[in-house]
Amino acid sequence: MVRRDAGQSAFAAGPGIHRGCREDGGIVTSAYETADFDAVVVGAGFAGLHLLHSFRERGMTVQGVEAGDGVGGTWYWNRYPGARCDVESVDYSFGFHPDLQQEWSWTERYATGPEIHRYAEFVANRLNLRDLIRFRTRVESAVFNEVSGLWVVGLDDGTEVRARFCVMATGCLSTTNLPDIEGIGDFTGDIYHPGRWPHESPMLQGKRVAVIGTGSSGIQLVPAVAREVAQLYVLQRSPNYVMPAQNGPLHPEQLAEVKRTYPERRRMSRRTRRGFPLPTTVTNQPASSFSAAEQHERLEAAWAHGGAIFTSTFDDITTNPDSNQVAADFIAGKIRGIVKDPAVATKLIPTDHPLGGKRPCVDTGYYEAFNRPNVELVDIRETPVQRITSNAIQVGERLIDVDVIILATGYDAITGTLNAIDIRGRRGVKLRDEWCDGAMAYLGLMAPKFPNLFTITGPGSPSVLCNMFVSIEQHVELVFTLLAELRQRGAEVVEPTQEALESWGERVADIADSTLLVTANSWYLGANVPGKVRQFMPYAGGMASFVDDCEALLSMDFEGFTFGDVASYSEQEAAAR
Ligand code: N01
Repeated sequence: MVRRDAGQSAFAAGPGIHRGCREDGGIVTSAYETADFDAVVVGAGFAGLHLLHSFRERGMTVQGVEAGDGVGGTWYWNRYPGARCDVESVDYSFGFHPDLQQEWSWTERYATGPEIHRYAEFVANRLNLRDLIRFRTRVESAVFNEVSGLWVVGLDDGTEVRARFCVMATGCLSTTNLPDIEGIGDFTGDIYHPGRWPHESPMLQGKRVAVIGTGSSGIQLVPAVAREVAQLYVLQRSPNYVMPAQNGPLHPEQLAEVKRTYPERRRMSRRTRRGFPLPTTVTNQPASSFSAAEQHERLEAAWAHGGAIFTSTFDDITTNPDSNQVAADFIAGKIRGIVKDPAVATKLIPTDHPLGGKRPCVDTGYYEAFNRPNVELVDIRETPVQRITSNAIQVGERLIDVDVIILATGYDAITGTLNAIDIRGRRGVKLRDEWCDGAMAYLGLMAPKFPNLFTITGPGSPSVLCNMFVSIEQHVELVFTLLAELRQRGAEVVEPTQEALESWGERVADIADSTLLVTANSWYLGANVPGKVRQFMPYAGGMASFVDDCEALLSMDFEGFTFGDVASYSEQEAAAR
């Protein structure tokens, strides 16, 4: 049964709407005959919020669908102690709406999870978006109907929504990766994943807690939890490179200056590799152009500045093994300087991947936490976890008694959530089948055989390698550029060609292969999920280069995209028979 909600398209419902142009000269409307909405947006994180606003601004009807009961996406789910952004707050925010950036004031250089979640709520309220969203509803399927040209989106309450455009704003890190450890189901204490942290934060005071996993989530959790608990065991399989945030309050005069210069700041952000303005500690020279003393001086300045931008201190850190080693050795020296027990310090120094090969972590007090008497590093690479019992984790022969286990074991990144939805395009082709040997979307946004379906920050876009806000905004703009072109051409559907997808995939792979990023067993490559195809998913050329690529292709008469009519699918079908 199809339930028609408030906000239904005037075009969908109105009598006499048949094939042809809308009265306002808008999009050809054959597909509207049975549509509930012009567009469905899946997910009410930041991408979803931006999309909902943008569709409505253009006079289109839109239905948002969100599994949670609030907005914020990642920041709705990740309520674990210590959660913060690792891009500076003033840049980790929307630039598309001048009022939003003037009205909101960040309090810290790197905002806490709760503050970012409040920002999401502010955006939703300020732009009046909540009424457009069906909360507590999960999308289970999205099937393209070649006759009507509509996406039929199946929801977990048994209803369907039909819309001409379907936009997946499902986030890159939303499907948790849970380890398959023998006996885990027998554990009688509490088990948490940071990405599904209870909204009523659990009381950890006085408890014995184990954190499994030392990626960004584990590294943020450890110092925050260490302060509360009786005993904390950090079960580390691979050490990571951790750079200090050098966090602190944002002073009113700093904020005022940022607000005054926001338009230029946002513009500059798209012209950088990482999607935010570069500090002066970043050079565009290789490490070899400096003496050893100068290198050290520059790395020291970058360390003092704080943040993952440390990995751009020299322009070849992620491409040249020698430069990478210089920066990695510097961090090793810092770890030895902070961590008092030399044996623990040695275990915390990464040896299995280059700096930047895995996502660099930004912390506040991670290494310092190992100087606390109630924190123990357990090297589970040396002595693996055997099993979990009702009240302990067995590591080798040792039983570690714990009350709580935190599985900071990451995510089935970028494709996990998309593959969990039964997405079917033309001729019933499943997206997850198309991606079974490697996932790629043209410009990270569209796949052949899936007309009018968009994947915001999908595989083949800079996404997680950049400031997510910039990645999202650029992709949302790209969606509406394509829709404007569709309207301009009087066409009904847009999709990329197979040739364009393949050549884009080659470009993405070539760029990744020219870096050291492909040499680490990272989630960028899907290496963290058993059975997942090993393929570098993000576009590693940086935001500025991606923007240039997109603009160049669009300026060549939308190279790689085909615009057409739904009727042509029936003709192709007939020809194929
Ligand atoms: O996940 P991860 P995360 N047994 O995959 C270990 C973003 N983020 O949630 O390296 C034992 O990075 C695994 O070990 P190994 C950010 O983009 C941002 O921490 O595979 N251990 C690793 O140590 C980040 O990169 C912020 O050997 C197991 C850890 O678990 C991304 O989210 C904050 C295991 C997983 O690390 C993911 O970060 C938080 C097993 N079976 C997250 N399986 C910000 O600061 C996995 N591990 C904004």
